[in-house]
Amino acid sequence: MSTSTVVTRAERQTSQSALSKVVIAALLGNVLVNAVLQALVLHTLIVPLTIILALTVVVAGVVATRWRWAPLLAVLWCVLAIIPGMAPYSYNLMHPAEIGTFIATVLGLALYLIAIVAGLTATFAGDRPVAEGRAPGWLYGFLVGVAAFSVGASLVSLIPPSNSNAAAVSPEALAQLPALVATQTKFDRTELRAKVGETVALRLDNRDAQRHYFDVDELNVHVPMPARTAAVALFRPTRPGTYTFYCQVPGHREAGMVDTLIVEP
Ligand SMILES: [Cu+2]
Repeated sequence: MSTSTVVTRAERQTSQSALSKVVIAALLGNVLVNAVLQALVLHTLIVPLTIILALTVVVAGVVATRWRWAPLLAVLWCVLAIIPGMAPYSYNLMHPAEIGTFIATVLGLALYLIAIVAGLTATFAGDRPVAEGRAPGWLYGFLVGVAAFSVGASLVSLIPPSNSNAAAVSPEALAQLPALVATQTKFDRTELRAKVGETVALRLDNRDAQRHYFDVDELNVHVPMPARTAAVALFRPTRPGTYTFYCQVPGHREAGMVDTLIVEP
């Protein structure tokens, strides 16, 4: 009599850990993806993201304790962790040409999704699969689906962009243009000057390992500056005034990539 009770409890523990293992793996996988992103792609430490990653490791540790509500805690944590990343995530997903950040974002979100689904299953629907001593069969299908989607989306980002606007300009001509340099997430000039009616041709020299943009909203100028490349901005202001140029990549304007363009009459 008592033997069967013991077996059931042992089975329950084993199987709970099957779903918990998926949650833990997804959480730690997410930490790994973002650590690699910061170290190898961005070459910068994003402090808020790093704090989130550290707490994610802690949550994974709590799940490992097999506390009854730990999977639910993991689900809530994933949702909380995604919210502050909304702006950068949507920016990254809309810019597949930035391969590193795009792939990291797809993988990171896929892993959050896996943690959420596995966590919810462990919390609310865990009983039946628990008795069988393994994760429910559909979970494997779900994992394969998410993996296939991630790989597919990542492949999309590898399609080369149709053209870069600097490709049409010879290196000699490019070298002669006045330059605006972006380095360490800053522009090297706090002020640009232009004359009404005169075409401005700027060499946009990005020395960073990440993409930047040259944006002037009022003049409808939005020029991508691929990493470690020179691009060209061509525009003709028609009204005198003081304008703001900045970089639209999330966080960069706040980091100081915002300066003044003065158009003289
Ligand atoms: Cu930037």
